[in-house]
Amino acid sequence: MNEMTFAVLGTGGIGRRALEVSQHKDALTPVAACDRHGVAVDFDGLDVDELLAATEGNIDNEVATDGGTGATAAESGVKQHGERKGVVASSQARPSEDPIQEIIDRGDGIDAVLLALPNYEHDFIPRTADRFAEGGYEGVMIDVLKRSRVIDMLDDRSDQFEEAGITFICGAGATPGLLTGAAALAAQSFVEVTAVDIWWGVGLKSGYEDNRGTVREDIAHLPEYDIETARDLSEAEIEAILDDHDGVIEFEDMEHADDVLLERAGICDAEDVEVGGVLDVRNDEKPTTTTVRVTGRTFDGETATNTFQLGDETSMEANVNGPALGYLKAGVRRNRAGEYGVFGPAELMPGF
Ligand code: IKT
Repeated sequence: MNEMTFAVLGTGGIGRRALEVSQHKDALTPVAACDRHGVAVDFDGLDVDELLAATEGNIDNEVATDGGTGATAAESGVKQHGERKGVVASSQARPSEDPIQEIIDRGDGIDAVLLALPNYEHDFIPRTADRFAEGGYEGVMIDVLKRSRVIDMLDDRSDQFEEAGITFICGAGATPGLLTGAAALAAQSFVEVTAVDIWWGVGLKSGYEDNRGTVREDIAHLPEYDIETARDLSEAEIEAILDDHDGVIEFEDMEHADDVLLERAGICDAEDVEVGGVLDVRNDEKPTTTTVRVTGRTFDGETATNTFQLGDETSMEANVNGPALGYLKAGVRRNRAGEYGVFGPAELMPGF
């Protein structure tokens, strides 16, 4: 009964690391993985080492131009140089015209689906969720999306998820995700929360090469860019932006779903939440300590700030994928208890 199975949609940076981290989680078995060209399914459990070796070996850092997704070849598993890339390189996988449909069709044996799909159009994840609901999937769906506006699109589908028996957990990576949950805990000392300040630091421990999709998404947060213009940047243009910043980019006042997720959990107003941080693409050390500050008023009239920090040695990969799988486990417990609809990371305590 405690055993849980999951599928991962996307075998780029997040998908691969999620598979890797899952090997360290109790009672959690990856049974399916897909990207845009293929699918691997094994209800006895995927051979993660083989799949990782095969997909890792397929990293090709050219940006996919098809579909305008802006995803890296590695993340999208796009076909290049006449060869199939991504998951299809694994001996467990086979090509598919519609890999997502294949996962939906086998949904009976899958407790949770992790959507590890980077950089697509804003409504890509909501539309993918629609397909699962319409296809009769009953289980958990979980994403690590970041943009505030996508949460509303998922909330609009709450009734549909409830009818279908889907427990959808949104924004369950690092920020939003772990840091949103930490803010919700830190808020408990207060009767009124006046400010939540999330300040992250990321050094690309696994290297820029492996994180091009993330870097592109981050560039979209700079004032001069948006999702569309960042998607259209060539690799050379991205390199030039990074050079202009000496590899260290600071972000302020980012559109991050921590704000709406804290508001929907009743913690504070969305406008009182600020998210920013520093990304160093050339150094594996964090340029600043990831910190959450929650300021509020206590019942007995004091004003104070509760602070939560991540260890500087923890990588972004650890801080995204550990929580994502922890929230996934929490979601499966909710789903098995008959709780359906949309949940954010401030409403759940992740499982270990
Ligand atoms: C973002 O996606 O907007 C920023 C991301 C920051 C992740 C925070 C991780 C915190 C930590 O590991 O200390 C990422 C840089 N894209």
